[in-house]
Amino acid sequence: MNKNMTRREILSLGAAAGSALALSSVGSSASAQHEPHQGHTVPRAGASPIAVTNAAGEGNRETYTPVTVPNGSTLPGKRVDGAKVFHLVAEPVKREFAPGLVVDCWGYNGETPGPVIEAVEGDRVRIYVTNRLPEPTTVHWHGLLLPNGMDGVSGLNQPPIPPGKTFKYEFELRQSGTLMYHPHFDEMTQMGLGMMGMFIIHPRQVESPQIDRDFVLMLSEWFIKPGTSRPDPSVMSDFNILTMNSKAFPSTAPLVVKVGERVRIRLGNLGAMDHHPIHLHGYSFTTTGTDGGRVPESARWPETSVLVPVGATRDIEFVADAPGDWAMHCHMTHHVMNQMGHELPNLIGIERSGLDEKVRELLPDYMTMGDTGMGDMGEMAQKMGVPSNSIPMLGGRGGHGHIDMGGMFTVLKVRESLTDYSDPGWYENPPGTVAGEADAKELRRDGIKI
Ligand SMILES: [Cu+2]
Repeated sequence: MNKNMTRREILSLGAAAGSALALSSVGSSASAQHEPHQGHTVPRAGASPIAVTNAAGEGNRETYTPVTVPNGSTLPGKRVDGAKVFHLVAEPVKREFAPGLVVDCWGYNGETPGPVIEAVEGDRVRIYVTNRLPEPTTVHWHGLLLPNGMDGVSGLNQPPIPPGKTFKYEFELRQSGTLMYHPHFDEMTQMGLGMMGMFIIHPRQVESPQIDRDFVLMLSEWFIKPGTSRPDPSVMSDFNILTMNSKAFPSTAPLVVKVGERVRIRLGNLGAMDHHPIHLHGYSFTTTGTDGGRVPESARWPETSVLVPVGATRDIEFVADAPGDWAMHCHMTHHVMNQMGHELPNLIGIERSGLDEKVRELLPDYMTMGDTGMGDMGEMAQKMGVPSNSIPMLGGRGGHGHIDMGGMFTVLKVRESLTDYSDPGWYENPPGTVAGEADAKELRRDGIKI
């Protein structure tokens, strides 16, 4: 037996016959359109019977698992004369980052980040790019190994694409992995307004161990002055909106996974300035790939946070063996909040008696906030009202009350049983397994004096 098999793969061997039967029914429509990869259409033992296909109806669990894009999509493609043809349209895009904040961005095909381009190693791709922006643009294929004239740097590799024109890029995919695309013309403005996307190339050989859930998340940072809707691309350090696939929590869609599934999360960072240490609760994972390729097994080590530098991707993998609602977020504390001002007076610990009354003589609605910390401000801000089109301190509701984080925060939802991958709601913790107030008897028993 292969010593690299995971515990769950060994367990699932017994169920292989049943799974293969389920696969042949859910996978049939997808495999009809899928160009077979010679010699690699063996049924997958243990694959989940829940169907996942991409926008082109391609991919099936016999060759690869199509990616899942929370709050996003994959770009539909079609086969013409042996090439896979895609059409990207660079254009202005309106995006609701979270309830209360609609942003005037630039992106592709009505989205920011642009739709994920998904293909297979060995594919020849022909990608048309139409420019509907008010200024020229190009597309650079970040990390792809391609002919020099296809690399997309304006002036160096090609002339820029003028507004209204359509350019053609064509090359063969010589590698697999998690790659990206973005403009290389007026980079600060175009990327600062949201022009970026992921480019996923599945390996031609069936992966071992195989992946059951394959998520794609683009990390971005923005400066959007409260009350405005246009990100300011000239800001260099005080970013106030941090997003995953251009959504801030609580609008980030959860990553839904069944117990026992092997999960990959592909993280990309095309923000302007900040690296993001993405931390996953409840699990230990390994980084298995970068935009440079697959990390050899001998070079991997276990981690709970992975730093995703600007201009790079990281793939992390783990087997989802612990059910529950697990936080996954950037560990920089300023990156899990929304547009709260960063130039506030520090009021923590001040003596406020009599202060409110005095100030109210001048400002009748005045109330001191922040003297005991800022954890309650999210709930309070919702009641008190905030500037229009802004989300200062917006948090979300969880299974146990208010979650005071926002920004680059999402939830991995792992469940024992699922019939599909829609949001299963909040986890019902087994009785007696949730932290709560200690009772007097317990305190006495353990000699804790309070
Ligand atoms: Cu961060």
